Amino acid sequence: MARSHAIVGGGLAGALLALLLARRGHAVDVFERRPDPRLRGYEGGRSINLALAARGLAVLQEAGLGEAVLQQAVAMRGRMVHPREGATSFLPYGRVDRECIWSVHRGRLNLLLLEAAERAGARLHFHQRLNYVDFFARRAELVDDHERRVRWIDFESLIGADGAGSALRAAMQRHIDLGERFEPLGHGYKELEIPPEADGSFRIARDALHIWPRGGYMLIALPNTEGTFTATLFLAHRGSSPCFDELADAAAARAFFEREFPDALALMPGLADDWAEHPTSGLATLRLQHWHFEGRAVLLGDAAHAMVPFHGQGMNCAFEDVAALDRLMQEHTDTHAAFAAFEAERRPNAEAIQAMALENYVEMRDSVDDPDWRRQRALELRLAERHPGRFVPRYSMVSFTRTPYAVAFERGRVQRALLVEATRGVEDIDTLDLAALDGRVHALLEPLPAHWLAGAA
Ligand code: FAD
Ligand code: 8RB
Repeated sequence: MARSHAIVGGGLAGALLALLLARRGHAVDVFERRPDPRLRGYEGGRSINLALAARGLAVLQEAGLGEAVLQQAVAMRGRMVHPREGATSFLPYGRVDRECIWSVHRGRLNLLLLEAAERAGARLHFHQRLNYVDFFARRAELVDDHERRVRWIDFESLIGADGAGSALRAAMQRHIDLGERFEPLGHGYKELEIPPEADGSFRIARDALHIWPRGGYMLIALPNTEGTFTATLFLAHRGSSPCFDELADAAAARAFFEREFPDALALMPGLADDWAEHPTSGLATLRLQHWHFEGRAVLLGDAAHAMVPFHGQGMNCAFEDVAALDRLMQEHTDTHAAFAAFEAERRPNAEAIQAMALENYVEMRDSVDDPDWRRQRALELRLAERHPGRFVPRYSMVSFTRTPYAVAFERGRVQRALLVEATRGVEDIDTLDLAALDGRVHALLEPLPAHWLAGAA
């Protein structure tokens, strides 16, 4: 059998990459540790959803799957902020209707990608856990934990889309120093469910990402097509109060929700069971100095750059990785050159979104309540209105355009400095000299190239 590109992991990135490479005529095999989702179905399990933004959607559209995905998605048009007391407030994400993010069901999206990959000619192998790699002989050992069987495969290159706990990364690390740094956030998360009303309708606004900001921590909720919401509590594991360690049982959790999230508690009849049954999981940023080992192996997605979730960009970034690797593997006949070009292009961008995701936790959990932040945001929207395509809020560049993350990060710095300086000591932004600020904007910021805005802002 001719050696093929062997993709380790049939998750979101692995399945999409298999589709694109197979379509180009490459021989592609996908080895996935889990069972075939077509046999048991994801439908029985919990609904876990993810936010899809413009850059992820653009890659799906190029793969011909945009429409199919959007059909099963719920549009989220802004943040619905739930303060501890008082009325909720809605803060739109964008200026126009299409500037929204989409809540999609992870299991269904993964299934759709796997089916499309197989139709394109990729061979899918389930119950296949990568266990050992002989990089020099280009052979890998896969273990079927179900049948307790082991098999060896020959590969042309190994592509690691096996997630944050990547087995391929561990195997590469035994040969070369990847310069791995693992930075735990110290905060974890727990998923909870908000079921629908008795008549099946949504209990809170369906077209928003809901946030209960509480300073050091927060609760969020994303809508599912079925009328439910998946809520996630983000909180320190320990060392400060409140923390997960203090909430060891469902009774303590309930008392905490009564105190901090009374309106959310009223929406969660199953809190006690969810609390006891769902694990508390950790969050971390993973940084590597090297993503590939010659032309033998390369990492992408969470395996290369796991990030904290607060910008909702892990999957979006992974899909951009897929598009870039697919393109570079066509541009370079030499696989080593393709992998090196991939790392050079994507690593600075991954580092930028990792940093922005960390920053967005602080913004989501407390600055929405801060008067300085609100004034800066008001001016930001005013300038965005006056300079479309030039002064684009950082959130919008990340979520509604394909501006490389590193460029969005840098322009965001410039814009933030301008906003801070212009609003310092200013009570009412209507008193500002906008014409003078227009001059600053033109001096500091070039227009974004049209192809980064295409289909977006
Ligand atoms: P994964 O999708 O994790 O896929 C890895 C695959 O590899 C899995 O199928 C796994 O079974 C398989 N695997 C692992 N080890 C082996 C092995 N040894 N051998 C064979 N196969 C193996 N991102 C967003 O953009 N927006 C969001 O709103 C968002 N929400 C999220 C919510 C949750 C609860 C979580 C956990 C993540 C969220 N993310 C979100 C992040 C997003 O899920 C990831 O960034 C994305 O899935 C990365 O894709 P991947 O293919 O690299 O990894
Ligand atoms: N991983 C998201 C945003 C930004 C929203 C905003 C934030 C849950 C794990 Cl925390 C979070 C965002 O700034 O107003 N867009 O999409 C998704 C988010 O969390 C997801 C659901 C999540 N990711 C481990 C849990």
